Amino acid sequence: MAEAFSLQKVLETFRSCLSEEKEVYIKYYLAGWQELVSFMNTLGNVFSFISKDVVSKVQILENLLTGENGSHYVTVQSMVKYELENNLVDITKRGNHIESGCRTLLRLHRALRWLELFLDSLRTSKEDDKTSVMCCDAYNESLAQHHPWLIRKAVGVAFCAIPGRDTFFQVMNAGDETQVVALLGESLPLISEVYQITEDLYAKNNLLELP
Ligand code: 1Q0
Repeated sequence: MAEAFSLQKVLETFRSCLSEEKEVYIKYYLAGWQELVSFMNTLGNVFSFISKDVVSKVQILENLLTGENGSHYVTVQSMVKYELENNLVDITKRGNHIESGCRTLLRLHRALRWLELFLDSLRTSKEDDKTSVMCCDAYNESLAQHHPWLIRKAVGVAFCAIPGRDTFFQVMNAGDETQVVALLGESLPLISEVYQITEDLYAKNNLLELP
């Protein structure tokens, strides 16, 4: 039987993400996303346009990591250095490098902010709180700012199909509500740290608006 999604596994991948020097390992970053995709796939077809996009971005980065220049793609830090030094990034408008590692990872990075906000509101939510509202608030505060109107509309439709709070707690597969809340409390600082390190690196190199 295929192993079920569990929040614990996501937590472990994000824990493995940081090296001692606080560099972000792309391999584990992608593994974290793969876990999240398998979670999304259990939610139904409405979400497939979202998970397809994540899968294709994970694939682009995986190809870079396993390709001939893979040694430069071990960490986000080494990727940024390598791609910038070798002019492999479209900085202001789309050109020859529409699938650079830097711009591809930036999309996942923005989505990680959504995840952080959403999981935090789930963690602090009360029984009657609506997951669709939490999802939407988190989206408006993060990803929505980077999405055109049409995508925002489609995402709005997907939010209507989001399962309720109880189901979320169940699929996380980490025990009863108290245990899930505790595990979320443990996971979130890890996710935030990975997010913040990437954010600072991108900001320092003026990469936050890559087309
Ligand atoms: C649980 C329900 C998921 C709700 C997802 C929220 C926001 C999703 C918005 C995604 C829109 C995707 C459509 C494609 C957009 C692309 O145009 C865009 C830009 O790429 P590009 O190449 O055109 O410049 N792509 C993105 O912005 C990337 C979007 C990634 C979305 C990632 C959604 C994160 C989902 C996480 C899994 C659910 C986790 C719930 C809790 C799990 C418990 C640990």
